[in-house]
Amino acid sequence: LFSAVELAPRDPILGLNEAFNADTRPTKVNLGVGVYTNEEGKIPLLRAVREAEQARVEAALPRGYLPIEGIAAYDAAVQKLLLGDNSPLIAAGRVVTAQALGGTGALKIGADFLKRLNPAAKVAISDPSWENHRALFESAGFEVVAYPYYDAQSHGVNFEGMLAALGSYDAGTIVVLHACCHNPTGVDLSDAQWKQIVEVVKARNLVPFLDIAYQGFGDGIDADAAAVRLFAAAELNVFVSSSFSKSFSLYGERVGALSIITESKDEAARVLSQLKRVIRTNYSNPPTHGGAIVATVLGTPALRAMWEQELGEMRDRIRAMRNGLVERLKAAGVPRDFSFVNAQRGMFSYSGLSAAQVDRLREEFGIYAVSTGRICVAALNMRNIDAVANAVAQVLK
Ligand code: PLP
Ligand code: TYF
Repeated sequence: LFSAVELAPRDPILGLNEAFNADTRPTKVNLGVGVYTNEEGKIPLLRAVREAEQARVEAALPRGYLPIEGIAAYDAAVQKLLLGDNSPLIAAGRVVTAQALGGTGALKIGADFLKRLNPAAKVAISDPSWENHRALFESAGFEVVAYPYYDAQSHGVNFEGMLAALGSYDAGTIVVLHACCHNPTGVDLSDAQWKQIVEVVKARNLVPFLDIAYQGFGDGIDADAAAVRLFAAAELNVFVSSSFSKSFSLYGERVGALSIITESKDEAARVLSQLKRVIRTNYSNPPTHGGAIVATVLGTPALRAMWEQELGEMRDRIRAMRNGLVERLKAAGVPRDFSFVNAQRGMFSYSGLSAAQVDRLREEFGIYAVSTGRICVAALNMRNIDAVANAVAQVLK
């Protein structure tokens, strides 16, 4: 059975993690994987999460099955995070949400559901995009194409190219968009650009699938949901995959959600019934712990305020690290202007370093980055930032 099985390639990012873990140099720094670490270099356990968790342990609750679509209070809280507390769409019962196994799980059930609805559709992802986007939609059976996104020359968006590509797609094409904090580039669209994207998506009858894995890491919870809300206001059928891995620092608990905006309450009921079928035949129903913690935090005013403060601290620290890196590179006499790093949003920066420079960083300095030049600025801290800046200055000489 297995004699002809070939060795599959490693995930380029998670594979890097394995190499990092095997590195014995005490000064090693992992700027590869997209994980937020604090000033101590540790993945934080948020206070709001800990309090919700402690209360849950004390309540000693039984462990029954959850509904197929997950915890009702969780799903309702996700909708409000995405669309705002006073969304008329929520009030009208037009939004369907199902708890999912992280953002990845949300993308997967969305992809499987879309495949049933429109098997001939193509999927368009940004060039570049998160590695898993292509693999995930291909494994759901779709042909995946890429629309122009990043412009290396300007460290910005090739907006004309993006708009032209979207304008050339057939009706029904599924367009995957990073709602905020683009992974891997850190380069986002402006509000005015988003409005144009919404227009072309609507005019050509495309299906928008917004992936929001970093809500709160860019400019704030509401600001980062601006694109989702623009699509919602345009009366489109929108798919949204949410991930709370980063914003709640709950990576291993697999907390995410798929939300779908429909045209009516009746349509919502039918869509949910079909989505539940997809879930049932994948994993039956989601796990309890992470979803319950997030629901408790979002639904308890004191914990919610605590979480927003902690999220704000993570956001501010990332900004400070961006700024610190730019300043240190300048102070180290690097001629290249790195100020674009300050304009980028979220955990990542397309640093402009070449694959050869990334190799040198790893081999000579024990600093791990993705071969595309993507670095995770959320892994910088006051202990490692000088070493990183000096090493980057060295490899740029
Ligand atoms: N989408 C994007 C753009 C991401 O960067 C990530 C990162 O992990 C995910 C989805 C997946 O999120 P999760 O880890 O919750 O599955
Ligand atoms: O891009 C990242 O680093 C994160 C984590 O297959 C990640 O999104 C990376 C690769 C992967 C799953 C998660």
